[in-house]
Amino acid sequence: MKRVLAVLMALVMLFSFAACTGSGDDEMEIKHYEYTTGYDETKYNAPGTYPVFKEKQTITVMIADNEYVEDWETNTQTLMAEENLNADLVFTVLPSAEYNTKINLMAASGGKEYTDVIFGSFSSGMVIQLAESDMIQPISEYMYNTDIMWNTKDAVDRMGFDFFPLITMPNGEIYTVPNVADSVSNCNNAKMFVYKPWFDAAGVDFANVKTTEDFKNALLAVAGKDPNGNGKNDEVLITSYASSVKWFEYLMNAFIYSGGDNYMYVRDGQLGFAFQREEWKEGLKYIKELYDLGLIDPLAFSQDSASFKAMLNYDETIVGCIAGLGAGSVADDDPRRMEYEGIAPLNSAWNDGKPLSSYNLPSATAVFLVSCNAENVENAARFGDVCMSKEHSIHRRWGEKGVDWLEPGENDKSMYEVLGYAPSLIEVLPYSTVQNKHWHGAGPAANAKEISAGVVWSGNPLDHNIKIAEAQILYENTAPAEDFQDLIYTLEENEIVAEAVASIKTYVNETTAKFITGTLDIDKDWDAFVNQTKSMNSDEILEVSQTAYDRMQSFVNW
Ligand SMILES: [Ca+2]
Ligand SMILES: [Ca+2]
Repeated sequence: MKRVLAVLMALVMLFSFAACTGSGDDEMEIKHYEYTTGYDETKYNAPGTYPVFKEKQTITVMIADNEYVEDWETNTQTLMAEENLNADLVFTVLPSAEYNTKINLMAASGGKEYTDVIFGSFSSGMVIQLAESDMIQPISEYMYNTDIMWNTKDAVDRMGFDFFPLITMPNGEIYTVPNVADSVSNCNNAKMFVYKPWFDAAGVDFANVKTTEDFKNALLAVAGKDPNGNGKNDEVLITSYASSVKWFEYLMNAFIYSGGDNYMYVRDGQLGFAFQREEWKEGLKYIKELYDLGLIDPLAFSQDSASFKAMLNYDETIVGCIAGLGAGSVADDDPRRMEYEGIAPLNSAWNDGKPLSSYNLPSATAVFLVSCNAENVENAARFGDVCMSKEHSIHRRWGEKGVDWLEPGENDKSMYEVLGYAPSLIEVLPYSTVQNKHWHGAGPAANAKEISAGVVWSGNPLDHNIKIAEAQILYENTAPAEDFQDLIYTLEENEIVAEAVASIKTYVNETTAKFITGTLDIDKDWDAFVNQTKSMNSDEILEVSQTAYDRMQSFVNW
Protein backbone atom coordinates (compact mmCIF):
# COMPACT_ATOMS: atom_id res chain seq x y z
CA MET A 1 0.00 0.00 0.00
CA LYS A 2 2.78 2.36 0.96
CA ARG A 3 4.46 1.65 -2.40
CA VAL A 4 1.29 2.35 -4.31
CA LEU A 5 0.93 5.64 -2.49
CA ALA A 6 4.51 6.60 -3.20
CA VAL A 7 3.96 5.92 -6.88
CA LEU A 8 0.76 7.96 -6.78
CA MET A 9 2.55 10.83 -5.07
CA ALA A 10 5.24 10.72 -7.70
CA LEU A 11 2.59 10.79 -10.42
CA VAL A 12 0.91 13.73 -8.77
CA MET A 13 4.22 15.60 -8.77
CA LEU A 14 4.95 14.59 -12.35
CA PHE A 15 1.63 15.78 -13.67
CA SER A 16 1.48 18.94 -11.66
CA PHE A 17 2.24 21.05 -14.71
CA ALA A 18 -0.58 19.44 -16.65
CA ALA A 19 -2.96 20.80 -14.03
CA CYS A 20 -5.67 23.36 -14.59
CA THR A 21 -3.35 26.30 -14.12
CA GLY A 22 0.00 24.90 -13.04
CA SER A 23 1.99 27.75 -11.57
CA GLY A 24 4.86 25.45 -10.58
CA ASP A 25 6.76 25.18 -7.32
CA ASP A 26 8.30 28.43 -6.19
CA GLU A 27 10.34 28.83 -3.01
CA MET A 28 7.94 28.57 -0.11
CA GLU A 29 6.83 31.95 1.04
CA ILE A 30 4.74 31.94 4.21
CA LYS A 31 1.68 34.16 4.06
CA HIS A 32 0.00 35.65 7.10
CA TYR A 33 -3.60 36.77 6.70
CA GLU A 34 -5.61 39.13 8.84
CA TYR A 35 -9.34 39.54 9.04
CA THR A 36 -10.85 41.90 6.49
CA THR A 37 -14.33 42.95 5.32
CA GLY A 38 -15.98 43.95 2.06
CA TYR A 39 -17.84 42.00 -0.63
CA ASP A 40 -19.36 42.39 -4.11
CA GLU A 41 -22.86 43.75 -3.49
CA THR A 42 -23.92 43.15 -7.08
CA LYS A 43 -23.53 39.37 -6.67
CA TYR A 44 -24.09 38.63 -3.01
CA ASN A 45 -26.64 39.58 -0.40
CA ALA A 46 -25.54 41.27 2.82
CA PRO A 47 -23.74 39.23 5.49
CA GLY A 48 -26.23 37.54 7.81
CA THR A 49 -28.93 37.25 5.12
CA TYR A 50 -30.02 34.33 2.95
CA PRO A 51 -29.98 33.52 0.16
CA VAL A 52 -26.28 34.14 -0.33
CA PHE A 53 -26.36 34.54 -4.13
CA LYS A 54 -28.46 37.21 -5.83
CA GLU A 55 -28.70 35.09 -8.96
CA LYS A 56 -29.01 31.32 -8.97
CA GLN A 57 -25.66 29.51 -9.22
CA THR A 58 -24.63 25.93 -9.88
CA ILE A 59 -21.97 24.21 -7.78
CA THR A 60 -20.79 20.68 -8.52
CA VAL A 61 -19.77 18.43 -5.64
CA MET A 62 -17.82 15.16 -5.50
CA ILE A 63 -18.66 12.95 -2.56
CA ALA A 64 -18.23 9.37 -1.33
CA ASP A 65 -21.41 7.36 -1.19
CA ASN A 66 -22.77 6.57 2.24
CA GLU A 67 -24.88 3.54 3.10
CA TYR A 68 -27.07 5.70 5.35
CA VAL A 69 -27.81 8.45 2.82
CA GLU A 70 -30.52 7.60 0.28
CA ASP A 71 -30.05 10.32 -2.30
CA TRP A 72 -27.71 13.28 -2.13
CA GLU A 73 -29.74 15.38 -4.60
CA THR A 74 -33.04 15.18 -2.71
CA ASN A 75 -31.62 14.96 0.81
CA THR A 76 -33.22 17.52 3.14
CA GLN A 77 -29.84 18.98 4.04
CA THR A 78 -29.01 19.45 0.35
CA LEU A 79 -32.32 21.23 -0.22
CA MET A 80 -31.67 23.44 2.79
CA ALA A 81 -28.20 24.37 1.52
CA GLU A 82 -29.58 25.04 -1.98
CA GLU A 83 -32.22 27.33 -0.52
CA ASN A 84 -29.74 29.14 1.75
CA LEU A 85 -27.39 29.65 -1.18
CA ASN A 86 -29.85 30.12 -4.07
CA ALA A 87 -27.94 27.39 -5.87
CA ASP A 88 -28.26 24.03 -7.54
CA LEU A 89 -25.85 21.57 -5.96
CA VAL A 90 -25.05 18.80 -8.41
CA PHE A 91 -23.47 15.68 -6.93
CA THR A 92 -21.02 13.21 -8.42
CA VAL A 93 -21.10 10.24 -6.07
CA LEU A 94 -18.11 7.88 -6.00
CA PRO A 95 -17.96 4.53 -4.22
CA SER A 96 -16.61 5.11 -0.73
CA ALA A 97 -14.00 2.33 -0.95
CA GLU A 98 -10.55 3.83 -1.62
CA TYR A 99 -12.17 7.22 -2.11
CA ASN A 100 -9.01 9.21 -1.33
CA THR A 101 -6.96 7.01 -3.64
CA LYS A 102 -9.39 7.86 -6.42
CA ILE A 103 -9.07 11.57 -5.64
CA ASN A 104 -5.29 11.20 -5.88
CA LEU A 105 -5.53 9.20 -9.11
CA MET A 106 -7.66 11.93 -10.65
CA ALA A 107 -4.94 14.40 -9.68
CA ALA A 108 -2.39 12.23 -11.43
CA SER A 109 -4.34 12.66 -14.65
CA GLY A 110 -4.56 16.44 -14.33
CA GLY A 111 -7.72 16.79 -12.23
CA LYS A 112 -9.98 17.05 -15.29
CA GLU A 113 -12.71 14.97 -13.62
CA TYR A 114 -12.85 17.10 -10.50
CA THR A 115 -16.08 18.85 -9.61
CA ASP A 116 -15.97 22.39 -8.16
CA VAL A 117 -15.96 21.10 -4.59
CA ILE A 118 -14.58 17.83 -3.20
CA PHE A 119 -16.04 16.44 0.03
CA GLY A 120 -14.17 13.82 2.06
CA SER A 121 -11.77 13.57 4.97
CA PHE A 122 -8.24 14.52 4.09
CA SER A 123 -4.96 14.48 6.03
CA SER A 124 -2.92 17.66 5.99
CA GLY A 125 -0.32 15.73 3.96
CA MET A 126 -2.87 15.02 1.24
CA VAL A 127 -4.08 18.62 1.25
CA ILE A 128 -0.50 19.90 0.85
CA GLN A 129 0.19 17.41 -1.92
CA LEU A 130 -2.93 18.44 -3.83
CA ALA A 131 -2.13 22.11 -3.24
CA GLU A 132 1.46 21.82 -4.39
CA SER A 133 0.32 20.23 -7.63
CA ASP A 134 -2.31 22.97 -8.09
CA MET A 135 -5.21 20.52 -7.90
CA ILE A 136 -6.97 22.62 -5.27
CA GLN A 137 -7.27 26.35 -4.74
CA PRO A 138 -6.67 28.38 -1.58
CA ILE A 139 -9.67 30.04 0.04
CA SER A 140 -7.77 32.04 2.67
CA GLU A 141 -8.85 35.49 1.47
CA TYR A 142 -12.50 34.45 1.87
CA MET A 143 -12.00 32.61 5.16
CA TYR A 144 -10.48 35.77 6.61
CA ASN A 145 -13.25 38.00 5.25
CA THR A 146 -15.99 38.29 7.87
CA ASP A 147 -18.47 39.73 5.36
CA ILE A 148 -18.03 36.70 3.11
CA MET A 149 -17.49 33.79 5.52
CA TRP A 150 -19.81 35.19 8.16
CA ASN A 151 -21.02 31.77 9.27
CA THR A 152 -17.42 30.62 9.71
CA LYS A 153 -16.60 33.68 11.79
CA ASP A 154 -19.65 32.93 13.90
CA ALA A 155 -18.42 29.32 14.23
CA VAL A 156 -15.05 30.51 15.55
CA ASP A 157 -16.89 32.54 18.19
CA ARG A 158 -19.31 29.71 18.95
CA MET A 159 -16.54 27.11 19.35
CA GLY A 160 -14.65 29.49 21.61
CA PHE A 161 -11.27 28.91 20.02
CA ASP A 162 -9.40 29.93 16.90
CA PHE A 163 -9.36 26.82 14.69
CA PHE A 164 -7.73 28.56 11.72
CA PRO A 165 -4.16 27.54 12.71
CA LEU A 166 -5.33 23.90 12.62
CA ILE A 167 -6.28 24.19 8.95
CA THR A 168 -3.55 26.58 7.82
CA MET A 169 -0.99 24.80 5.70
CA PRO A 170 2.75 25.53 6.10
CA ASN A 171 2.61 28.13 3.30
CA GLY A 172 0.07 30.09 5.34
CA GLU A 173 -2.87 29.27 3.07
CA ILE A 174 -6.19 27.70 4.01
CA TYR A 175 -7.63 25.18 1.53
CA THR A 176 -10.55 23.79 3.46
CA VAL A 177 -13.72 24.66 5.26
CA PRO A 178 -13.30 22.18 8.11
CA ASN A 179 -15.25 19.97 10.40
CA VAL A 180 -14.50 21.34 13.86
CA ALA A 181 -15.12 18.86 16.66
CA ASP A 182 -15.11 19.29 20.39
CA SER A 183 -16.45 16.80 22.90
CA VAL A 184 -16.91 16.76 26.63
CA SER A 185 -16.73 12.99 26.89
CA ASN A 186 -13.63 12.47 24.75
CA CYS A 187 -11.46 15.36 25.83
CA ASN A 188 -10.10 13.42 28.83
CA ASN A 189 -10.01 9.92 27.42
CA ALA A 190 -7.60 8.37 29.92
CA LYS A 191 -9.85 8.42 32.95
CA MET A 192 -9.51 5.69 35.58
CA PHE A 193 -12.63 3.79 36.65
CA VAL A 194 -12.77 1.41 39.63
CA TYR A 195 -15.29 -1.27 40.53
CA LYS A 196 -16.96 0.57 43.41
CA PRO A 197 -18.60 -2.34 45.31
CA TRP A 198 -15.19 -3.92 45.97
CA PHE A 199 -13.63 -0.75 47.27
CA ASP A 200 -16.69 0.24 49.29
CA ALA A 201 -16.58 -3.13 51.03
CA ALA A 202 -12.90 -2.60 51.82
CA GLY A 203 -13.61 0.87 53.21
CA VAL A 204 -11.64 2.71 50.53
CA ASP A 205 -12.85 6.22 49.80
CA PHE A 206 -11.30 7.44 46.58
CA ALA A 207 -12.03 11.04 47.55
CA ASN A 208 -8.95 10.66 49.75
CA VAL A 209 -6.78 9.11 47.06
CA LYS A 210 -4.54 11.91 45.79
CA THR A 211 -1.03 10.57 45.42
CA THR A 212 0.62 7.59 43.75
CA GLU A 213 1.16 6.15 47.24
CA ASP A 214 -2.56 6.58 48.10
CA PHE A 215 -3.50 4.87 44.86
CA LYS A 216 -1.21 1.91 45.50
CA ASN A 217 -2.61 1.49 49.04
CA ALA A 218 -6.21 1.70 47.76
CA LEU A 219 -5.54 -1.16 45.35
CA LEU A 220 -3.72 -3.17 48.01
CA ALA A 221 -6.82 -2.91 50.21
CA VAL A 222 -8.65 -5.30 47.88
CA ALA A 223 -5.87 -7.18 46.06
CA GLY A 224 -5.66 -10.85 46.94
CA LYS A 225 -8.60 -10.55 49.35
CA ASP A 226 -11.19 -12.31 47.19
CA PRO A 227 -13.33 -9.19 46.64
CA ASN A 228 -15.83 -11.09 44.46
CA GLY A 229 -16.23 -13.61 47.30
CA ASN A 230 -16.11 -16.80 45.24
CA GLY A 231 -13.28 -18.35 47.22
CA LYS A 232 -10.95 -18.24 44.22
CA ASN A 233 -8.05 -15.94 43.53
CA ASP A 234 -9.48 -14.99 40.16
CA GLU A 235 -9.45 -11.15 40.28
CA VAL A 236 -7.15 -8.65 38.60
CA LEU A 237 -6.89 -4.99 39.51
CA ILE A 238 -5.71 -2.92 36.50
CA THR A 239 -6.23 -4.57 33.13
CA SER A 240 -6.49 -3.48 29.50
CA TYR A 241 -5.56 -4.74 26.05
CA ALA A 242 -2.32 -4.40 24.11
CA SER A 243 -3.34 -1.47 21.92
CA SER A 244 -4.76 0.61 24.79
CA VAL A 245 -2.27 2.20 27.16
CA LYS A 246 -4.69 4.61 28.80
CA TRP A 247 -4.03 2.99 32.20
CA PHE A 248 -0.32 3.65 31.68
CA GLU A 249 -0.97 7.30 30.77
CA TYR A 250 -3.13 7.70 33.89
CA LEU A 251 -0.28 6.46 36.10
CA MET A 252 2.60 8.12 34.21
CA ASN A 253 0.85 11.51 34.22
CA ALA A 254 1.62 11.63 37.96
CA PHE A 255 5.28 11.93 36.97
CA ILE A 256 5.34 13.53 33.54
CA TYR A 257 2.74 14.35 30.91
CA SER A 258 2.28 11.26 28.74
CA GLY A 259 -0.91 12.19 26.90
CA GLY A 260 0.74 13.98 23.97
CA ASP A 261 1.04 12.60 20.46
CA ASN A 262 3.91 10.11 20.45
CA TYR A 263 4.53 11.11 24.09
CA MET A 264 5.64 14.57 22.99
CA TYR A 265 5.09 17.37 25.46
CA VAL A 266 5.49 21.14 25.25
CA ARG A 267 6.85 23.24 28.09
CA ASP A 268 7.69 26.94 27.80
CA GLY A 269 7.10 26.58 24.08
CA GLN A 270 9.72 23.83 23.72
CA LEU A 271 8.80 20.34 22.55
CA GLY A 272 10.35 17.26 24.10
CA PHE A 273 9.90 13.51 24.30
CA ALA A 274 8.64 12.53 27.75
CA PHE A 275 10.31 9.12 27.60
CA GLN A 276 13.79 10.63 27.47
CA ARG A 277 13.45 12.31 30.85
CA GLU A 278 14.25 11.24 34.42
CA GLU A 279 10.60 11.79 35.42
CA TRP A 280 9.61 9.01 33.02
CA LYS A 281 12.19 6.71 34.58
CA GLU A 282 10.73 7.45 38.04
CA GLY A 283 7.25 6.76 36.70
CA LEU A 284 8.41 3.42 35.28
CA LYS A 285 9.76 2.44 38.70
CA TYR A 286 6.42 3.22 40.33
CA ILE A 287 4.44 1.31 37.71
CA LYS A 288 6.85 -1.63 38.02
CA GLU A 289 6.26 -1.60 41.77
CA LEU A 290 2.50 -1.92 41.15
CA TYR A 291 3.21 -4.74 38.71
CA ASP A 292 5.44 -6.57 41.20
CA LEU A 293 2.71 -6.22 43.83
CA GLY A 294 0.31 -7.99 41.46
CA LEU A 295 -1.81 -4.87 40.88
CA ILE A 296 -1.38 -4.86 37.08
CA ASP A 297 -2.62 -7.79 35.01
CA PRO A 298 0.18 -9.18 32.79
CA LEU A 299 -2.47 -9.72 30.08
CA ALA A 300 -2.85 -5.94 29.84
CA PHE A 301 0.26 -5.99 27.62
CA SER A 302 -0.72 -8.82 25.35
CA GLN A 303 -4.43 -9.58 25.06
CA ASP A 304 -6.72 -8.16 22.39
CA SER A 305 -9.78 -5.99 22.95
CA ALA A 306 -12.17 -8.93 22.52
CA SER A 307 -10.51 -10.83 25.38
CA PHE A 308 -10.56 -7.69 27.50
CA LYS A 309 -14.25 -7.25 26.82
CA ALA A 310 -14.88 -10.88 27.71
CA MET A 311 -13.17 -10.37 31.09
CA LEU A 312 -15.53 -7.49 31.85
CA ASN A 313 -18.54 -9.61 30.99
CA TYR A 314 -17.80 -12.78 32.98
CA ASP A 315 -20.59 -13.85 35.36
CA GLU A 316 -18.20 -13.28 38.25
CA THR A 317 -16.74 -9.78 38.42
CA ILE A 318 -12.99 -10.13 38.06
CA VAL A 319 -11.76 -6.69 36.97
CA GLY A 320 -11.07 -3.95 39.51
CA CYS A 321 -9.80 -1.00 37.42
CA ILE A 322 -10.18 0.05 33.79
CA ALA A 323 -8.95 3.20 32.09
CA GLY A 324 -10.45 5.08 29.21
CA LEU A 325 -14.09 6.05 29.00
CA GLY A 326 -15.64 3.75 31.55
CA ALA A 327 -17.46 0.47 31.33
CA GLY A 328 -18.99 0.85 27.88
CA SER A 329 -17.62 -2.61 27.05
CA VAL A 330 -19.89 -4.17 29.66
CA ALA A 331 -23.11 -5.43 28.05
CA ASP A 332 -25.90 -2.84 27.63
CA ASP A 333 -28.26 -4.58 30.04
CA ASP A 334 -25.65 -5.43 32.68
CA PRO A 335 -25.96 -3.19 35.78
CA ARG A 336 -22.20 -3.49 36.35
CA ARG A 337 -21.64 -0.90 33.62
CA MET A 338 -22.92 1.62 36.19
CA GLU A 339 -20.81 0.19 39.03
CA TYR A 340 -17.47 1.28 37.62
CA GLU A 341 -16.91 4.70 39.05
CA GLY A 342 -14.48 7.34 37.78
CA ILE A 343 -11.70 8.43 40.12
CA ALA A 344 -9.69 11.64 39.97
CA PRO A 345 -6.34 11.97 38.22
CA LEU A 346 -3.39 11.72 40.61
CA ASN A 347 -1.37 14.66 41.83
CA SER A 348 1.53 15.24 39.52
CA ALA A 349 5.03 16.53 40.01
CA TRP A 350 4.83 17.72 36.39
CA ASN A 351 1.87 19.97 37.29
CA ASP A 352 3.16 21.61 40.49
CA GLY A 353 1.68 18.81 42.57
CA LYS A 354 -1.84 19.29 41.20
CA PRO A 355 -3.79 16.55 39.37
CA LEU A 356 -2.82 16.08 35.71
CA SER A 357 -4.69 14.12 33.03
CA SER A 358 -4.35 13.29 29.35
CA TYR A 359 -6.27 15.84 27.35
CA ASN A 360 -7.45 16.03 23.73
CA LEU A 361 -7.79 19.53 22.38
CA PRO A 362 -10.62 20.14 19.91
CA SER A 363 -9.80 19.24 16.31
CA ALA A 364 -10.42 20.69 12.84
CA THR A 365 -10.35 18.31 9.88
CA ALA A 366 -10.10 19.08 6.16
CA VAL A 367 -13.42 17.83 4.73
CA PHE A 368 -14.12 20.29 1.90
CA LEU A 369 -11.73 21.30 -0.87
CA VAL A 370 -12.19 23.68 -3.79
CA SER A 371 -10.75 22.06 -6.88
CA CYS A 372 -8.74 23.58 -9.70
CA ASN A 373 -11.87 23.37 -11.88
CA ALA A 374 -13.94 25.75 -9.79
CA GLU A 375 -14.22 28.91 -11.87
CA ASN A 376 -15.78 30.88 -9.05
CA VAL A 377 -13.78 30.12 -5.92
CA GLU A 378 -15.75 32.55 -3.80
CA ASN A 379 -19.03 30.83 -4.67
CA ALA A 380 -17.54 27.48 -3.69
CA ALA A 381 -16.12 28.87 -0.45
CA ARG A 382 -19.47 30.42 0.40
CA PHE A 383 -21.09 27.00 0.01
CA GLY A 384 -18.67 25.72 2.66
CA ASP A 385 -19.50 28.71 4.81
CA VAL A 386 -23.22 27.93 4.75
CA CYS A 387 -22.39 24.42 6.02
CA MET A 388 -20.65 26.03 9.02
CA SER A 389 -23.82 27.65 10.33
CA LYS A 390 -25.15 26.40 13.63
CA GLU A 391 -28.33 25.25 11.89
CA HIS A 392 -26.46 23.16 9.30
CA SER A 393 -23.99 21.83 11.84
CA ILE A 394 -26.82 20.42 13.95
CA HIS A 395 -28.72 19.21 10.87
CA ARG A 396 -25.64 17.30 9.64
CA ARG A 397 -25.75 15.10 12.74
CA TRP A 398 -29.35 15.12 13.97
CA GLY A 399 -31.45 15.98 10.89
CA GLU A 400 -34.46 18.22 10.57
CA LYS A 401 -35.52 20.39 13.46
CA GLY A 402 -38.99 19.60 14.81
CA VAL A 403 -39.04 16.22 13.03
CA ASP A 404 -35.76 14.34 13.53
CA TRP A 405 -34.94 16.17 16.72
CA LEU A 406 -37.05 18.26 19.06
CA GLU A 407 -36.52 21.24 21.30
CA PRO A 408 -36.16 20.07 24.90
CA GLY A 409 -39.07 20.52 27.30
CA GLU A 410 -38.96 22.11 30.72
CA ASN A 411 -38.41 18.89 32.64
CA ASP A 412 -35.83 17.36 30.33
CA LYS A 413 -32.37 16.65 31.64
CA SER A 414 -29.22 16.61 29.52
CA MET A 415 -26.82 13.66 29.60
CA TYR A 416 -24.19 15.94 31.10
CA GLU A 417 -26.42 17.80 33.51
CA VAL A 418 -23.99 17.16 36.38
CA LEU A 419 -21.44 19.24 34.47
CA GLY A 420 -23.91 22.08 34.06
CA TYR A 421 -24.84 21.51 30.39
CA ALA A 422 -28.35 22.70 29.60
CA PRO A 423 -30.54 20.41 27.50
CA SER A 424 -29.96 21.17 23.78
CA LEU A 425 -32.14 18.73 21.85
CA ILE A 426 -34.11 15.49 21.97
CA GLU A 427 -32.86 12.94 19.46
CA VAL A 428 -35.67 11.31 17.46
CA LEU A 429 -33.96 9.92 14.35
CA PRO A 430 -31.29 7.37 15.38
CA TYR A 431 -27.99 8.37 13.76
CA SER A 432 -27.10 5.29 11.75
CA THR A 433 -30.35 4.59 9.95
CA VAL A 434 -30.92 4.89 6.21
CA GLN A 435 -32.51 8.28 5.76
CA ASN A 436 -32.82 11.20 3.38
CA LYS A 437 -32.55 13.93 5.97
CA HIS A 438 -28.89 14.62 6.69
CA TRP A 439 -25.45 14.03 5.21
CA HIS A 440 -24.51 11.61 7.98
CA GLY A 441 -21.51 13.62 9.05
CA ALA A 442 -20.17 14.57 5.61
CA GLY A 443 -18.88 18.06 4.92
CA PRO A 444 -18.01 21.05 7.09
CA ALA A 445 -19.59 21.67 10.48
CA ALA A 446 -18.87 23.28 13.81
CA ASN A 447 -20.73 21.86 16.75
CA ALA A 448 -19.71 23.29 20.09
CA LYS A 449 -19.57 20.69 22.87
CA GLU A 450 -22.64 22.31 24.42
CA ILE A 451 -24.74 20.68 21.68
CA SER A 452 -23.65 17.05 22.07
CA ALA A 453 -23.31 17.33 25.86
CA GLY A 454 -26.81 18.81 26.00
CA VAL A 455 -28.56 15.94 24.22
CA VAL A 456 -31.45 14.95 26.45
CA TRP A 457 -31.01 11.76 28.49
CA SER A 458 -33.30 9.02 27.22
CA GLY A 459 -34.16 7.93 30.76
CA ASN A 460 -32.22 4.66 30.38
CA PRO A 461 -30.74 4.07 33.86
CA LEU A 462 -27.96 1.94 32.29
CA ASP A 463 -26.75 4.71 29.97
CA HIS A 464 -23.13 4.78 31.01
CA ASN A 465 -22.62 8.27 29.55
CA ILE A 466 -23.90 9.36 32.92
CA LYS A 467 -20.89 7.70 34.57
CA ILE A 468 -18.58 9.42 32.08
CA ALA A 469 -20.20 12.75 32.94
CA GLU A 470 -19.84 12.14 36.68
CA ALA A 471 -16.20 11.17 36.19
CA GLN A 472 -15.58 14.22 34.03
CA ILE A 473 -16.25 16.48 37.03
CA LEU A 474 -13.03 15.11 38.54
CA TYR A 475 -11.09 15.81 35.34
CA GLU A 476 -12.13 19.39 34.71
CA ASN A 477 -9.12 21.73 34.79
CA THR A 478 -6.57 18.95 34.99
CA ALA A 479 -5.22 19.35 31.46
CA PRO A 480 -1.57 20.36 31.06
CA ALA A 481 -0.96 24.11 31.15
CA GLU A 482 0.55 23.97 27.66
CA ASP A 483 -0.55 21.59 24.94
CA PHE A 484 -0.67 21.32 21.17
CA GLN A 485 -2.82 19.79 18.46
CA ASP A 486 -1.72 17.63 15.53
CA LEU A 487 1.31 19.25 13.98
CA ILE A 488 1.07 20.16 10.31
CA TYR A 489 4.34 19.32 8.58
CA THR A 490 5.57 20.29 5.14
CA LEU A 491 6.05 17.31 2.81
CA GLU A 492 9.80 17.53 3.43
CA GLU A 493 9.34 17.63 7.20
CA ASN A 494 6.84 14.79 7.05
CA GLU A 495 9.43 12.72 5.20
CA ILE A 496 11.73 13.06 8.22
CA VAL A 497 9.09 12.54 10.89
CA ALA A 498 6.32 10.20 9.78
CA GLU A 499 7.87 6.74 9.77
CA ALA A 500 10.62 7.51 12.25
CA VAL A 501 8.27 8.71 14.97
CA ALA A 502 6.01 5.69 14.51
CA SER A 503 9.02 3.37 14.90
CA ILE A 504 10.11 5.19 18.03
CA LYS A 505 6.66 4.96 19.56
CA THR A 506 6.53 1.22 18.88
CA TYR A 507 9.98 0.81 20.38
CA VAL A 508 9.04 2.88 23.46
CA ASN A 509 5.84 0.90 24.06
CA GLU A 510 7.63 -2.43 23.68
CA THR A 511 10.49 -1.37 25.92
CA THR A 512 8.09 0.08 28.50
CA ALA A 513 6.40 -3.31 28.78
CA LYS A 514 9.83 -4.94 29.23
CA PHE A 515 10.80 -2.47 31.95
CA ILE A 516 7.55 -2.98 33.83
CA THR A 517 7.51 -6.76 33.59
CA GLY A 518 11.21 -7.01 34.46
CA THR A 519 12.61 -8.32 31.17
CA LEU A 520 14.78 -5.18 31.20
CA ASP A 521 16.21 -3.48 34.28
CA ILE A 522 15.12 0.15 34.66
CA ASP A 523 18.40 1.32 36.22
CA LYS A 524 20.83 -0.77 34.20
CA ASP A 525 19.16 -0.52 30.81
CA TRP A 526 17.86 3.06 30.95
CA ASP A 527 20.78 4.76 29.17
CA ALA A 528 20.77 2.18 26.39
CA PHE A 529 17.04 2.79 25.95
CA VAL A 530 17.41 6.58 25.67
CA ASN A 531 20.38 6.19 23.31
CA GLN A 532 18.41 3.85 21.12
CA THR A 533 15.63 6.45 20.73
CA LYS A 534 18.31 9.01 19.81
CA SER A 535 19.76 6.67 17.22
CA MET A 536 16.25 6.46 15.79
CA ASN A 537 16.50 10.20 15.00
CA SER A 538 14.60 11.60 17.97
CA ASP A 539 16.63 14.85 17.95
CA GLU A 540 15.91 15.57 14.30
CA ILE A 541 12.21 14.73 14.80
CA LEU A 542 12.04 17.19 17.69
CA GLU A 543 13.79 19.89 15.69
CA VAL A 544 11.43 19.50 12.74
CA SER A 545 8.40 19.30 15.04
CA GLN A 546 9.52 22.46 16.81
CA THR A 547 9.65 24.23 13.45
CA ALA A 548 6.12 23.04 12.65
CA TYR A 549 4.89 24.01 16.11
CA ASP A 550 6.40 27.52 15.93
CA ARG A 551 4.98 28.01 12.45
CA MET A 552 1.50 27.03 13.63
CA GLN A 553 1.79 29.41 16.58
CA SER A 554 2.52 32.19 14.10
CA PHE A 555 -0.92 31.61 12.52
CA VAL A 556 -2.81 32.23 15.76
CA ASN A 557 -4.89 35.36 15.42
CA TRP A 558 -6.21 35.52 18.94
CA1 LIG B 1 -29.40 19.79 -6.87
CA1 LIG C 1 -12.30 -14.35 43.87
